[in-house]
Amino acid sequence: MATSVTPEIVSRVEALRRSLHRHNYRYYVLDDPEISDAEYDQLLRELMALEKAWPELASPDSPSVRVGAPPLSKFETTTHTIPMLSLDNGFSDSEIVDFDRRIKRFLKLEEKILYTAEPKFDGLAVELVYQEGRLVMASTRGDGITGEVITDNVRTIKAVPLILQNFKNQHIPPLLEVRGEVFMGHEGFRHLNAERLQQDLPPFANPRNAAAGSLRQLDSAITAQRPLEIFFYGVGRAIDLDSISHWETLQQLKRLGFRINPYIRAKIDIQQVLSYYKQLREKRLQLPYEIDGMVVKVDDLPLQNRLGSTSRSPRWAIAYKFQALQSTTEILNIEVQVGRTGTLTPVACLKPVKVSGVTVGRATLHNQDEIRKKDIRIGDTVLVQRAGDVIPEVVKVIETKRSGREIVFEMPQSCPVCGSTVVREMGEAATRCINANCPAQVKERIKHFASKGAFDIDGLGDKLVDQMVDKGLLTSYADIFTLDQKKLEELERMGPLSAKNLMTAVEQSKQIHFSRFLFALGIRHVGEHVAKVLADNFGNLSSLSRASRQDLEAIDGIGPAVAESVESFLAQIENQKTLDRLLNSGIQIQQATERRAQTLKEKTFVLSGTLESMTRRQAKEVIEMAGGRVSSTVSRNTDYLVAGESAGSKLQRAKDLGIAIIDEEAFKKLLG
Ligand code: 5U1
Repeated sequence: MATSVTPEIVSRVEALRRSLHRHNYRYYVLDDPEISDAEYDQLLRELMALEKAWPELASPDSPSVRVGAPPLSKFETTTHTIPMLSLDNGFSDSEIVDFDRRIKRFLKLEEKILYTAEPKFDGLAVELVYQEGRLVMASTRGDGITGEVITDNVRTIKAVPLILQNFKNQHIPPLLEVRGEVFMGHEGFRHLNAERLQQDLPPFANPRNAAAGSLRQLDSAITAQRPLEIFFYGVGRAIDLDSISHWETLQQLKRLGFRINPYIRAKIDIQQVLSYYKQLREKRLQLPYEIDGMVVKVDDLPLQNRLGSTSRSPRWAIAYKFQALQSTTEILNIEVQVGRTGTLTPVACLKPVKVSGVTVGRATLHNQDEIRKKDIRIGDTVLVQRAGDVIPEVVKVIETKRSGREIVFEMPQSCPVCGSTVVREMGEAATRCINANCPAQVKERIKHFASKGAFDIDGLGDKLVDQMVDKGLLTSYADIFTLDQKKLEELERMGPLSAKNLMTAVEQSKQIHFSRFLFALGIRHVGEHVAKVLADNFGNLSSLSRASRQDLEAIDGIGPAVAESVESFLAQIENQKTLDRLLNSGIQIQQATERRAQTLKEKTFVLSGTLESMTRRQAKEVIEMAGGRVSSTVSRNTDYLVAGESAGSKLQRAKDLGIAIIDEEAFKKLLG
């Protein structure tokens, strides 16, 4: 049993919380972290251990609540003190010019009105209430008058401040209702759907649905696992937040710890609004999250007050929407792709169509249930959409265009690649080819093994893997480490130089962290997150191999399906042989426990140029594992610039600032 709490423990807990809140603020709001992810994790772990040993120290403001609270049986509702109105929409320049004219007429003003123009995020509007600088309630917009209370869920979003900061002496208002949009970025969405597919759960149709589904979980521990993000853009009721313009309000929010979008333009006239719209429309496709338009707001708050609202929307704001990234086209055929774990995915072959400037020829149909639900048939005219760089999808069938000649699609009874039997297990959405040697599965397993989050083998791309499997050079990922350069040179589009480069990349990939190694193996249900949990808990392969299903299930975040899959993967003789071959080919697995030796604690590195013995990603990993951090820009806070081959302007800047410059040899020595 733990001893009673001492003043030292209380002050350590308080110091850890203060420090974690500050680091969160630097990371999410200022985009300027001072410590590495590994160091942050270590502080958080220390705090969680203390809170576990002394539960009486628990606090709803603790940074540890990001992992979730006990599940609810239903959501309570709340009435917004100031209604969360919706926005009027405009779809053309002339509608925006009309909006400006209306405002001038209403205000009886001749002179120019100044606006702010902000990205409009495609997520869910929320309101957060802070009392005396502490988050006390969060709710959904709901119907604008009444929303659902989702405080526990919102607390798990890392960019949400639980305690307000008084950066630059910003006064902390005793009451503040702040509004923003919760969303999921493209990267997080892709990851989540990949994990869901691995767990045989239906993928979310788009990032917005994924964000909505994640935010409306009764069990906030599930929300905590979802990569939700937030930007704040306005206030409801506030006491002592005294600004006279919307832009100044946003700056105040930023100083209090709220994440504000960097693409907001302030104090621009209506012509500048129109030209910024065009820039933002271009920018949209490169952003790591979905935006569906621009919100234009009168900047001056007294003018906003004079303008007031209609029952539906404020008169001082309008959403200038982007054209939907949707088009109609025809489904020429439905093909079936076989994935790494044997899952059969139906893919629509489309009559090529431009969707906002990009030609789309294929769209995923996910699975048989999805096809049935949307009643998609070969020959149908359909609405397709793409969102940023997410795989295009079929939104719906245009039923009025049906001729009656459309063909209903049925999943094949045998694998379209190897002809083996396919099965659909009870309660699963996916149909699966059960032949582990199916060439399609072999190819996908090797591609996964070589991919960025796994062995990250530069140059071993999809086309090359297909060719190498077809030519019999690769039958398993273990063959990658016994490749013959001469045989590689004979492949199509491969000369001596590319073959040599590939051999070097393979050699470089042999140093790998345990969690990436586990992820690379392609064990069913083991995505990047689960691999990290397993690596953190077992540290090395031999401990993991000795773990029983019960040992695995006892770990937080590991359910029965993962435990069963890991145990059966490691028990199969075929897999054990592959693992032996990998380990005998010189692969060095950095054990999870090695991560915690903090030899580079609080040291900031900048990498410049190419290193010979490791990729940039590997260099970053080893630095972070040793407690250091990597920054992309040289500043006075930089401790070392690592200068590789052809180091450029960063090297010059480091010289100008008198920063220590080390070459690759010295860097390796420093790493020990
Ligand atoms: N960026 C941004 N999105 N958005 C949505 N600002 C913003 N403002 C809104 C809404 C509904 O409403 C206020 C203008 C009331």
